[in-house]
Amino acid sequence: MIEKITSSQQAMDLEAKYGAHNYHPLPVVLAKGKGAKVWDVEGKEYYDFLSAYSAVNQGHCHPKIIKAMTDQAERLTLSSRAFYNDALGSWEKYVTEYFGYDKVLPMNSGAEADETGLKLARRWGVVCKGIPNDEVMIVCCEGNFHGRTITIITMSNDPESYANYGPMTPGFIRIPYNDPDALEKVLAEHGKKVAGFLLEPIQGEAGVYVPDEGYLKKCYDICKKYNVLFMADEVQCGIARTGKMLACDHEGVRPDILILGKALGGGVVPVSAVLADDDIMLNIKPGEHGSTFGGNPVAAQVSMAALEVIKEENLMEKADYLGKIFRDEMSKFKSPMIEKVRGKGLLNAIIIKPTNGKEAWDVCLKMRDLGVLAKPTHQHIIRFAPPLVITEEELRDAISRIQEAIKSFE
Ligand code: IF1
Repeated sequence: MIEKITSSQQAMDLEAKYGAHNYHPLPVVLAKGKGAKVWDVEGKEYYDFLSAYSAVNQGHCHPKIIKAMTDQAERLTLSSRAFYNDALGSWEKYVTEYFGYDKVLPMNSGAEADETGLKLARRWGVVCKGIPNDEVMIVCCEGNFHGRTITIITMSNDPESYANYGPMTPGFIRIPYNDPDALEKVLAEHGKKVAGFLLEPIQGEAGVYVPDEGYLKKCYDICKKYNVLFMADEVQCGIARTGKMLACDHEGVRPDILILGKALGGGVVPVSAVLADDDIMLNIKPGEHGSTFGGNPVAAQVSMAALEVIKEENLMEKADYLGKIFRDEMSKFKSPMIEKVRGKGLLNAIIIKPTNGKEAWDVCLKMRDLGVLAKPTHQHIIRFAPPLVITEEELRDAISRIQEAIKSFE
């Protein structure tokens, strides 16, 4: 029997009883969303300051994106890649022109796109760089988060992600983040066997960790010196979130392999992609990689609309402008509970100093009561990342609620 939900408690009880316990959500049950706002089952209104981890940069249920989805869904939803469909080619042209690459490979989740990037780099390493197949290595960073597959958790140094999942995938070297000398050192030693260097231009899960200015450019130059591919996971920080189209754009760096997800599907359907030029992308031949749903016509139409909205509504400029307001206002607001405010554009974090036995989780619960939704990452960091369509007035209203929540614990 399909049970009809009439209260938040009922929905949470069902999840606890029938769902796997692989999450610990903030106790709030969402039933509706519009722009920067969401509503729970009882009709209480909130500002969404998580944006589904930056997947809804364009705002909830954006009319243009929803229309693209429903128009296509009424015609054809899935062809598989065994046949062509009349949407994928348009998307491929649009996306490659949009980001400036020869080719794009569509997948669904961010993890799949990262896996695809790793396969592309390994393949390029073997075929083009001449590394023996069993000896190809990829360099990654401490504190990384690239998803949940076995290979990806191999790269993680967070036991919560990797522990007790059995044998890991060989071929990775992990170095400290925000440390170009560490990259130089590892490539000086192993460069001949390294195909690629994978990093998040801003580390999200690590707590919105923004590297020093110049780090990306230095790493890019070191990669070039050792003929190693520079691979950027922009799944979370890309697509206007940090005030530029890509976080790498802040330093004028063009990744050899660009990995996108989340907001590429406008928070409507899962769409991820890897972009690269022909010398890299064409090393994968027919039958050697793919996905049933990757490049489906609904995803293609939704994704084009989602990317158009970014430009039409000047969301890069908005993220930059509003992000400065957020950091200014939160930095001006002196509270013993706020240790640090950091971020770029509308990807920000506040480091909470536990006070009177209250920590980040308690602050998030209080904010929820006051109508702002955000979630701690690690014990003491709260991420603040509203949809980029939020207005200045809404942002300022939300900021005063956030401050009220923090004040209530002093
Ligand atoms: C969850 C965090 C965010 C990502 C980067 C790839 C992926 C992600 C840079 C994989 C995914 C997620 C997944 C989400 C929580 C979340 C997250 F808290 F873990 F750190 F966003 F900040 N690269 N990030 O951030 O993409 O396969 O999920 O589509 O619940 O695990 P995916």
